[in-house]
Amino acid sequence: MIRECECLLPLIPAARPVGLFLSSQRERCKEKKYDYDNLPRTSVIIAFYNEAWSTLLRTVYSVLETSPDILLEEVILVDDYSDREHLKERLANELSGLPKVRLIRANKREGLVRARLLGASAARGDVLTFLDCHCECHEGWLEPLLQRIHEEESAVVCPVIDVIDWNTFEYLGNSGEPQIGGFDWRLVFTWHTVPERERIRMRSPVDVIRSPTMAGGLFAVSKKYFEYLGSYDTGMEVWGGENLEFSFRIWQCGGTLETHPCSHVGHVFPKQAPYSRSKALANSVRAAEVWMDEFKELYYHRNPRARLEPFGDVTERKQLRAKLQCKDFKWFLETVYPELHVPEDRPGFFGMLQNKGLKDYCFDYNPPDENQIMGHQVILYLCHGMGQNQFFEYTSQKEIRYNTHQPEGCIAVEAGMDILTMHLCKETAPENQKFILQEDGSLFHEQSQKCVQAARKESSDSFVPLLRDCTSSDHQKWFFKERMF
Ligand SMILES: [Mn+2]
Repeated sequence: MIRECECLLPLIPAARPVGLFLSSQRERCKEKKYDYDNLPRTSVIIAFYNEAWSTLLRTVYSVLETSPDILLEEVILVDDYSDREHLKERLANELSGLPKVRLIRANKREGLVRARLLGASAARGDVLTFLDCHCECHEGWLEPLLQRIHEEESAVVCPVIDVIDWNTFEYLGNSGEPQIGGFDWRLVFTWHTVPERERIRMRSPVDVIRSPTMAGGLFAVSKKYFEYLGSYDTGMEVWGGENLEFSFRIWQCGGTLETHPCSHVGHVFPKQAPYSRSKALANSVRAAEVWMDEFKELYYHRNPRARLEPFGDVTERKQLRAKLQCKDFKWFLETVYPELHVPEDRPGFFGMLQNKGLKDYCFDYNPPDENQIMGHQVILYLCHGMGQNQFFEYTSQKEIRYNTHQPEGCIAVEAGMDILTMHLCKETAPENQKFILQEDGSLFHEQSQKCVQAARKESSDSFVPLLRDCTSSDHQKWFFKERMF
């Protein structure tokens, strides 16, 4: 069971309570003064494909209404070969009456990455500001981004992304404090609270927040620096994965990726993405192949399909990495994203955890909600060899980790229970999370002194792992297998 996100930007998890940090932040943002005469001017680039009329126009009007005239060079709309009628003459007519707005049309479907580059190549501003085509810029959104790039040319700066309700289009804002971006070892983008080390580094609540990765389409970058960094990887098709590739590249090649807490842009999280995700896998593989060094194996272990995916030629991107003398991925993990746990993946101790007696059945964990991963029961299901929700790692701390997701889960047994449930992993493994995988394949839970057995779930046709008194039965024997064949 593999679930795919349907949004261009991953959904922001439920807002956290407003703290002191935040209320003082809001006031301080209002007090901020800007040296308008000396700030760089920006081209705002909005690529779209078959976008609805109202959301597209709302984006354009909100940019025009909230951007100070002196800072806005132009708004460039890039039509990625849409075929919907309202985006043809009607759109051209509507825009022709607007100041500073230019419409560029692709002659064939290019995909998000190349459509954006088309806009960038036509841009006349010093700074490129990329937006999605269903956004609403908030008063004061632009100044902090340009101010920061004015101070530091190698900073790539994202606004805080506020939520616009899909059904009512009501601006819900973002009542929690800004979140930063990360990823898990499937190379799926994740949201995180600001870590303590970063709070300490920030000189004030209105200082930029460093973020290991960006969510997607909303950021500002110096045009010169964007070109220096190698703009986008034009070998990337359609969309998906390009945000992580660009994030790795920014950090590893000497830039910084930041969120400015004073810049707010609303984003409609669509129910259905207009772009197909079919190319996203190849894009992620390109990111892994160029930037992740030996750590790409951790990704491939969790997503074996990726190994088979044709990803095109990355020679030029590797040359770019060498030319810019970019740092390695180990540096990135240690310096930029130390919160991410790096799996051990010892040979023979990761992959599918398969039973010997109950043929073709594997440990399987399928939480109903990607944002609520913990607390559910581990089951057994026909082995599918696709990694993902059947991927587990047995660690030297004797944990059975479910570490395709962030934060990582560890299999635990609650007191007095015989079922296996998922808990958060801890720095040091708690006793109820310790299992001994013995040479004969038995999986011994130390605390309860019992063995894990493949068993039929009561009054059903499904199977689950349960704790039972240890026997020599093959139903108590387990082994790891990396791939199906
Ligand atoms: Mn979007």
